[in-house]
Amino acid sequence: MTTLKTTLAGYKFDNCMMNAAGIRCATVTDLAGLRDSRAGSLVTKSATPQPRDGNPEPRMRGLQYGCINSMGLPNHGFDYYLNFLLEEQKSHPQQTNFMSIAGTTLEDDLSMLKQIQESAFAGLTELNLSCPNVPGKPQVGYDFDAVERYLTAVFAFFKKPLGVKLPPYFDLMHFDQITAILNQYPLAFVNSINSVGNGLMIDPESETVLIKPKGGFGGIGGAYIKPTALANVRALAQRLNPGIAIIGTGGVQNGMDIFEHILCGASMVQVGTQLGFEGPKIFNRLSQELTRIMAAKGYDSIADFRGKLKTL
Ligand code: RRO
Repeated sequence: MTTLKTTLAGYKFDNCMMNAAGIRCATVTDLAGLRDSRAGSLVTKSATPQPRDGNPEPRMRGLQYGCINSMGLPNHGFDYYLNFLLEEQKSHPQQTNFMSIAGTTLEDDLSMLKQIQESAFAGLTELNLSCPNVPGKPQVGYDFDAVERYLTAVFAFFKKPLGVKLPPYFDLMHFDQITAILNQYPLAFVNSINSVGNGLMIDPESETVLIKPKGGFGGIGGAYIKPTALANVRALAQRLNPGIAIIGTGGVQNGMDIFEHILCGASMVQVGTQLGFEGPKIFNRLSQELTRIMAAKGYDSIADFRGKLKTL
C-alpha cells in the first residue's frame, strides 16, 4: 500500500504536500480551504507585527511558465494568524501547522517569536529570511553575518521547533557558507527555496514591465525555478546536519516534480505558483500523480527514495 505520509522534526503528517507561504493563505477563508484539502499541513502568510497593505498593484502576474510577484508582505498581522492557528489546534488537533513570520527588522522578528514562545502554539514556526520585495530591505539570507546574528538572538530564548525559509543560492561556496552557519543551531528544518528574487518580466508588445512595484522587479516562481530549487534542496541535504529536515519548494506543477524534490532530500514539499493557479483541489491531483509514480516504481513510502538521487 502506497503512503504519502511523512515525518518532520518528529511531527507526523498524513501527506507530504502543503502550500508555500504566501499562496492562498492570507485570510481565514483561504486557510480553511487549505485545511479542508488533501494537503498534509498549511503555513500562514508571512506575518508582521501589525497588518500591512503591501506594495501598490498590479503586483503579481502569471505567465505560461510561472509568475512574478512583488506583493510586499501584505498580511493581516501577527495576531490574526496566531489566533487562527490556536483555533485550529482546538478544532483540528490531529493536524500540525506552520506559522510564517517575516519582520522587516530583527526586533520585529524577536518580538513575534517571544509571543509565539509564550503562547499555546504547538506547531512549527518558519522564520522567513528571504522576502525579496520590501523596498529598502535586502534579503537577510544573502547576508551571512546577519543570518548568524539573527539565529544567535533567536535561539537565546526560543525553545519551540523553528525553521528558516531561505533564498536560492547559486554558488557551491555559498552552500558551504550558509550550511556552516545553519549547522550551529538547533533548527528543526530549512525551507528552500523562496522565489528567485528580483527577476524582470516584460510585455514586448507594450514595451512595459508587468508589475508596478520596484520598477517591475519581483520574485520569480513556477516552472522557471525548478532546477534552482532542486539544486538548493540537494546541496543543502548534502551539507546539513541530519537532524535538520528539508522542506522543498519551487517549481512544483505535478507529482513527478514532488518526486524529484523528495529524491533530492525533501521530507515535505510545498506548492506555490501552481496552487495559486489551480486552488487547493490541486492536492488531489498531485496526490494521485505521486501515488501512481511511487506504485509504478515499487516504492511504498517516501522514505524509500528520499535523498537517494544517483549521480553519474
Ligand atoms: O509578500 C511578498 O512580496 C513575498 C514574500 Br514575504 C516572500 O517571502 N516571497 C515572495 O515571493 N513574496
